[in-house]
Amino acid sequence: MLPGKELLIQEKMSSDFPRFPSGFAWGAATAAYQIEGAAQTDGRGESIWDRFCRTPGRVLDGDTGDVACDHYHRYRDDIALMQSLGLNAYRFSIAWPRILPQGRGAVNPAGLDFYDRLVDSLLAANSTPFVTLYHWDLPQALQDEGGWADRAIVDAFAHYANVVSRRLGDRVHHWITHNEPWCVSFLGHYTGEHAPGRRDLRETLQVAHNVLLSHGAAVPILRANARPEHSRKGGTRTRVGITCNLTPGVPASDSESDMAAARRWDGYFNRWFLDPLAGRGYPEDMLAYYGPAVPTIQPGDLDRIAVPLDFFGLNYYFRAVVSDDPAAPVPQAHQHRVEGADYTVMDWEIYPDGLCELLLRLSREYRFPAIYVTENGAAFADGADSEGVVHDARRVAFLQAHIAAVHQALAAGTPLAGYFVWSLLDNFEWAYGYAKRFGIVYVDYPTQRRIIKDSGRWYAALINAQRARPL
Ligand code: IFM
Repeated sequence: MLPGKELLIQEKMSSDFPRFPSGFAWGAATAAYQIEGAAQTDGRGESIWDRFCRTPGRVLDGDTGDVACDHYHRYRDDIALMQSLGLNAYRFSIAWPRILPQGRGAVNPAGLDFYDRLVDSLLAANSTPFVTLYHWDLPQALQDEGGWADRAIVDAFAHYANVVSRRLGDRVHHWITHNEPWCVSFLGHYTGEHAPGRRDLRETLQVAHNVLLSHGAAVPILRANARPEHSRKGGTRTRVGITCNLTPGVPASDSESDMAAARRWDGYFNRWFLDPLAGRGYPEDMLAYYGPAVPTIQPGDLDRIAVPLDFFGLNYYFRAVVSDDPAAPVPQAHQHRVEGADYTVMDWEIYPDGLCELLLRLSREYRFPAIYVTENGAAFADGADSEGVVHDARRVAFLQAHIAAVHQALAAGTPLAGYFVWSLLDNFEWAYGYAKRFGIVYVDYPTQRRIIKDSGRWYAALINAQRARPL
């Protein structure tokens, strides 16, 4: 497949990019339920998403993750694809129900074996594995006992973290405990758009608290299970972090009430998670706002949550321009469309400056020692042309602008260590099923054929150009 003229121009643009540090991680991210498929294979247990997908009306077109991208069987080819793109890092998640089909108790050796093979294949391809322990596929058996709303889940998660890191801790040196606690709590338990589809504010806040507590419980376990051989060779020491999706709130006007709404939005989306992780406890204004819905917090909990992090993972997609809306549900803020702005097919505003602003805030206000952009990307209505080529110029422009914003933050002194595009492959986009394509690689689901999109080629050219110019 020869690149067209347009693509040559794009490749030229990627070689004009400013220089990133030599040890910078250039990666792509995925999640188990969104790509693996093989939902009933080799002893995997049921997850809350298997159940949710089978509940009528929950997922568009009744789509499920049963087959997804069939990555469970095609992971070697997918790694070869990443290698061809020049990625030096890959962020993926472990399916808890593959490891512990009932959530706790008997370990499924075939599940551990799969991730063992995946990690070995990545290392053989010179790709550094970044492993997320929880990207939303809770074993259904644990949900039946109360799920994240029940504090007992903290021990279950710690046990799961122990089982996985005992097996992989000799080769995996970058761990992410959770992906996007806001989604787990608010989409899963307040709006009900995600599994398990609950709608209760107090439960939501208790879930958020238990997720953060489980993070605090897992961090020392992941560190304890890091095998020393690697560091003796002078290699990477094990680093543990958490990934949050942050969405800046911008007031729609300079009225007092809109400014208060933007502050509430920030408390609800960002500070409710950032503050306790950074050792500040829950934000006072939000405790007052949530009133009787605040979670039960036991003595010592806030210290447990505030365990020092090696890095913070930022997932950034869009900002929210909001006005005060007392009739709306929490956080009583109405989201506006910005006139003249560009939107993805998720209806998310394309706003690259937001990424730079957030990175600066994370390093200046929260002082995290290192930051990775663990997800950033866009869904567009991609399709292959008559020659089987996917021209996704809008995604190329999106990546270009956002990676430029990352560089801007880096130049301003933020301790940025890597960037992961969401996503490697088109995949199962939760309640939207397969209707939204985020990949830099197109997946033709009926045949499972992969086609590198123009954005994938552009990203590869950028990475190559960076490698070609040592510091
Ligand atoms: O697909 C999701 C991913 O699972 C978590 N972060 C946002 C992505 C796009 O919606």
